[in-house]
Amino acid sequence: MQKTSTPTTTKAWLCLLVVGFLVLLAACGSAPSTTGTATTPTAAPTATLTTNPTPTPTPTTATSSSGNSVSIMNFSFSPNSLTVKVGTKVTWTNHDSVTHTVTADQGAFNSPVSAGSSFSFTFTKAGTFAYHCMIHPSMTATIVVQ
Ligand SMILES: [Cu+2]
Repeated sequence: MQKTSTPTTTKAWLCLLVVGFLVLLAACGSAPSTTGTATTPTAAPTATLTTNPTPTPTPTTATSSSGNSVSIMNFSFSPNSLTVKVGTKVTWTNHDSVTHTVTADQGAFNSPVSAGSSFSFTFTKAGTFAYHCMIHPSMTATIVVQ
């Protein structure tokens, strides 16, 4: 019956109780949440979305021919003198627009090499193999087999 006669102190205490209760709740509620943040799941499912570009298989057209290949270019053999080990297959590639030949002076090998093509010879004996191009006698070079 005395609605408006409620002491303000009671209201204040109620407010304090409510606030304290909320603080306790917040404290209790925040405690597990802090530990829960440690296990934040990283966004891993996006890994399947990575569009990996076509795995380029690195075309090995040269086949690591740095030490056993001779380029025929500008009417000359390059390198002019190549040293290889016994059993090495040497490949000559004609980069010119005309046909050359790879002709051993002693006849160990002899083959025409048309423009853009290549010729391979495996050296099974040690020695110095001078060779030339029959079409262009000024083209001479040497393979040293050790
Ligand atoms: Cu030639």
